[in-house]
This record gives sequence, structure tokens and C-alpha cells, in this order.
Amino acid sequence: MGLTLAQKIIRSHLVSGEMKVGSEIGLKIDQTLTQDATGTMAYLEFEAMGVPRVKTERSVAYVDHNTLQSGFENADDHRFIQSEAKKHGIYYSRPGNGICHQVHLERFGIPGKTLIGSDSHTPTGGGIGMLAMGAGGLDVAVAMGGGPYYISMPKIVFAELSGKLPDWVSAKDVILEVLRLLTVKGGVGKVIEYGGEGVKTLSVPERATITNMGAELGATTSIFPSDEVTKSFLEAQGRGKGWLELKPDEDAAYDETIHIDLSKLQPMAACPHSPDAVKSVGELGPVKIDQVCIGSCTNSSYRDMMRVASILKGKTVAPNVSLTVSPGSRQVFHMLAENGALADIIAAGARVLECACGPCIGMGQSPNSAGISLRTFNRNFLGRSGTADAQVYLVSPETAAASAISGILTDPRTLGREQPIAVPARFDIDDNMIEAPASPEEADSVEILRGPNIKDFPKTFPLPENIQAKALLKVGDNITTDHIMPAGSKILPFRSNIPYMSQFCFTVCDKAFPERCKTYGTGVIVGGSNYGQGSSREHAALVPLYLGIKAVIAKSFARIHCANLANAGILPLIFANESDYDTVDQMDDLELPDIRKAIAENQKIFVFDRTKNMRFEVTAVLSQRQREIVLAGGLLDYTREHSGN
Ligand code: MIC
Ligand code: SF4
Repeated sequence: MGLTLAQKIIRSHLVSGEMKVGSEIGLKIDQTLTQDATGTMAYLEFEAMGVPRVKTERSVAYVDHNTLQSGFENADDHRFIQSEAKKHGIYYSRPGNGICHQVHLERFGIPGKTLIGSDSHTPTGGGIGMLAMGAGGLDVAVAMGGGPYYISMPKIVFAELSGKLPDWVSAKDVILEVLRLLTVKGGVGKVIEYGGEGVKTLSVPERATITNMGAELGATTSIFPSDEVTKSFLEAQGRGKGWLELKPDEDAAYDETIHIDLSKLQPMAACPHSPDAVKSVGELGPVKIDQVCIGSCTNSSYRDMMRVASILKGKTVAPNVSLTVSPGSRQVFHMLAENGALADIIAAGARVLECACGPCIGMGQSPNSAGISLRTFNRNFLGRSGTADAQVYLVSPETAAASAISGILTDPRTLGREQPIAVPARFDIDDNMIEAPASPEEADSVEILRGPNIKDFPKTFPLPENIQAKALLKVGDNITTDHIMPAGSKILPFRSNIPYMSQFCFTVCDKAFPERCKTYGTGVIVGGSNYGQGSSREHAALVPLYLGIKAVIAKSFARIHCANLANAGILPLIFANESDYDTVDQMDDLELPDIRKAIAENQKIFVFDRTKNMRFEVTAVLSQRQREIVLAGGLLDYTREHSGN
């Protein structure tokens, strides 16, 4: 039996385990990336491991998230990351050079290689045929040190594309359709592998929009074949040498198949507050809007920006709308400036922002009270924009630009004939904002610049013999890491200061949660299905660790967060019978007797609810390796124990 494309890359990088769906496999990692909001912690962890120089083929540190410098913290962290990169053999993409995923695709990605990044949208690299996955900072630190990255062997879903997109319908509408079909948990444990005749009609940036937002499906990653289209993209980036053809075997067997006829798609929008609450723009009708934000790692390529510029040309943004535009990279930004498209964007009244994540992560541009914001981004979780009662819709650049002019949600197909936007034969190539690391000889003399904002890693504990704690919080389904550890301009600068961050933990759901944790000292969280979906931020595990959380009992977990919990030494447990979720209440007294023994010996685990006088069974979502990690008190302790440091 033949292999799918993802299976071929897995096989060529397999260092441990068996390629049997659901079993843990270890993969050799060729490239890593970090961004600044997760990077500070990842480099502290890398330092703690004591490896002097990265062992990957290429590691890159980007600064793109925390770019609003309203105090010393972010600037200090940038300098810290810059010095870490220089010392340890990592390329450093300076602030202003662009969003990690966009720049990595342009300048570093290579078909057939493995990439992990401390950001959940790392699968953007699947647009050029990489096996690219989001991971917690600690896992990225281990990979930088030459260690494998562990995942459960995924199922492979064949997403067969046929036809060609109609005018004004674009890649964003494709992935919104996939989200409508599969939902935010439909991709858990799966790789979405695109194929079929429709693939060749999509450019690399369009493919990257689709793989980027595969993160919202909860998928391990998404991947496109590497074909002639990939080759021309890499050649236009002056990197044609890295190209190789990659496709599945003729007789590859897939676990599931979905079909999408591109020619039948229409402009779509994900409604508040979930990326899978998808409706067609036509169905939603002329919703009056207050803000439009164009950019983010999903939709900020040269192609997208040129499309936006062509729609805005000669028009003015509606008086009721504030329009922001953030190009994805300095390469894109510079090309828009050179060819005059930027002038069209400025003349229309757009508020042009630097090439960074910006409003996508609540770094400024929060909408007005109860404001309706259309965004070309990938997440519209409650409160993420920085305005608690804002209503965020996720749309394509075409829909966003058309609506910015009309002031109401507008189907771009009303704009007349679409002019094609060609992928340039040559992009503007200039890596002057990417700093190379010091040579191994010079590395010793590089001083690490550490600001006062950097506080210690939270204290870890080996798994105790017994856990006795209250259920300090009970939450429902699809809890995101933005609920657990909110982001935004006020909190993000403190990513290396866990004690400070702890006062915001879960406050989106329950303002009193951090205080309650302090009062009781230890606790357990009870969650619904897909607990921890969304970002890769390990802070959503490290902060609960700091607050004394010993276990999370949920109906199911999102992949990256589940790994982050284990890495932090917190037990991820699932209800053996989901109906038991209904019987446990917040503040019930729970007991997990002999839990250390049960984890070590892989025995059945029972939780005693002393308040209800009942017991229920749970299962630990842990591989044998992760059991040892949790017993040791987390991945750092485990790594130290195993390396003898
Ligand atoms: C996000 O989009 O939520 C982020 C901010 O990029 C996160 C990483 C982080 O929290 O720093 C992600 O997607 O992993
Ligand atoms: Fe940045 Fe938004 Fe992309 Fe996250 S989703 S990497 S915040 S642009």
C-alpha cells in the first residue's frame, strides 16, 4: 500500500514509535521558529537545558507579536531574544521584518522538511509542502537542542479539491468552508492533506492561507503537494534550489476524504465567537460594521494586499468604518510601496500599521464598545480583540475591502469583474533585517541582555502520591487558551513574568478564579470537550501550574495544550464516561488517591467526589514517555534527570 505525502515525510523523519494511528511517534525536526510572545520563555527553557548551540538545520527567532512598546518590557524582551539568538546559533528576524509565518514561508521554508514553531499557526509552512506543526515553547526548546518532537501518529484526511475558484472568492473562503464542514474539533488527531485537480489553480500564498487556518480545525497540520506552482514561488524568492517535487503515492490510502468543488464556493464569514460559526456573506445580509482589519498570518501576502489595494483604489473608507491594513512582511510592504499600491491604500483612508500581528492579538486597535469588526484573521474568540463585547467576523480580504468602502458587510461579487493578481516573477529579496548568529568561536563572548521583567520559571513538583483538591473551576466545551490565559497589549508584555500573569488567568470566564486559587493553594479544573483549543501558548499551562492546579479533567483536549499540560507536570485526564461531567460541580471536594502509583503503573484511575459521595473513572491522556514526564514534575525536570544536568 502506498503512502500519503504526510506519511512520507513522517517516515523519513521517524526516530521512534510505529506509524500506527494514535500511537506516539518521535520525529526529527529540521527547522524551528519562535515568535517573541512565546519566545522569551522558550529561550529561558533552552538556557535551562544547557545546550550551547542549536542542533537543527535552521532555527529562526521572530519578533512580531509584542511590538507595541508602551513600557520597557517588550523592548527588553526583544533585546533578550536577539542576544539569545546570536549566542546560540539562531537567525533573528528583527521587529519590522514581518509576521513569523509569512516571513518563514518567503525566506526559509523548504518542501519535505519538518518544522515546529512556538506558535499554533506554524502549519502555514504546509503551503509549500513542509510538515509544519505548532508546539509549546518547551517542545521547541527540546527540538532546538536536537531532541525529537513527539505527536500521536495522525489520521490522514484527503481534502480533494476540484474546479477553480469563481471571481471574488478566495482561499479564505475555502478554509472557512472546511471549518463549516469539520468544526473546530474536526481536525484533532488528523493531518489534512490537500490534493486533486483544484490544487494547481491555487498559488502558494493561497495554499498557505488554507494550511494556516487548519490550526482552527485543531488539526496536527495541513499540507499541500510541492509542484510546479511551488517551484515558481521558490524561484521568485530566489530559492529555487530548495525545491523538490512531493506528492502522495498513486495508491495512497487515506483514513477519511472530503471533497470541495472550488467553483461552487461563495464568500463566507465566521460569526462571533468561533471560527467554525460559518455562514455565507449573502446569508448574513448587510450587517452594519464599525471596523475592518486586514492582515495577520492568514491573509497578508503580496497577493492579498494587491487585491485589497485594487478594491480601495480611488475610493474612500466609509465614515462609520475604521480600516487598518498590516502587510505580512517587509518584503510585501516594500513591494507595495515600490509599485504604488500602498499609495492607493493610504489615499483611501486606511490606517497603515507595521508588519506585525497587531490587532489580531489585541495589540492595539480594539474596536469600540459592542463594535462590529470584520477581520481577515483566523480567530474571533470572545474578548481577543481587547473589547469584551465586540463582535468579530472573520472574512476574506476581498469581503473586508469591499465592506470597508460600503460600511456594511458586502459580498465582493457585487464589485464587477475581477482582475487577476499574478504571483510576481521575482519578489523583492533583501534579508538585511535577518541577523545571522555569531560563529561558534565568537558565541562565548556574546552577552545575554536580560531585562528586569524576566522572572523565574514557576516552581515544579514531582507528581504527589495523592491529590486532594477542590474543583476550583468548571467550564464548558471548546475553552480556548485565550480564555485560560488572555493575551492583548496589557498582558502580553509579561509573558516572562508568570506571577504577574497569574492574576488574569481565566478571568474571561470567572473574575474570581485567580483569587480562589490563592485561597485554596491547590485545585483541579473540570472542562468540556476540546479543552485548550487555539494557541500554542504554554502560559496556559504554566500559569495554572503556578496557581496550584494539579489536574484538568475534561471530556477531551486540544493537541498542543494537552502536551503543554504534561510538559508543565499537570495531569490531563478525560472522563471515562462523559456523563460524569454533569455530576461534578465547581467547588466539589475531589480526591485522586494513589495517583502517583496509578500513573507509574498505568492502572485505572478513580476520582472520588467527596461532596457528592460518588466516584468516577478517568483516563490519563499520556504516552509512556509523558507519564514519566509528569511523574518527574514536567519536561524540564525530566530532561534534567535524563541528561544528568
Ligand atoms: C495566537 O494567535 O493566539 C498567538 C498569539 O499567535 C499564539 C501564540 C501566543 O499566544 O503567543 C498561537 O497561535 O500559538
Ligand atoms: Fe500573529 Fe495573529 Fe498569526 Fe497569531 S494568529 S501568529 S497573533 S497574526
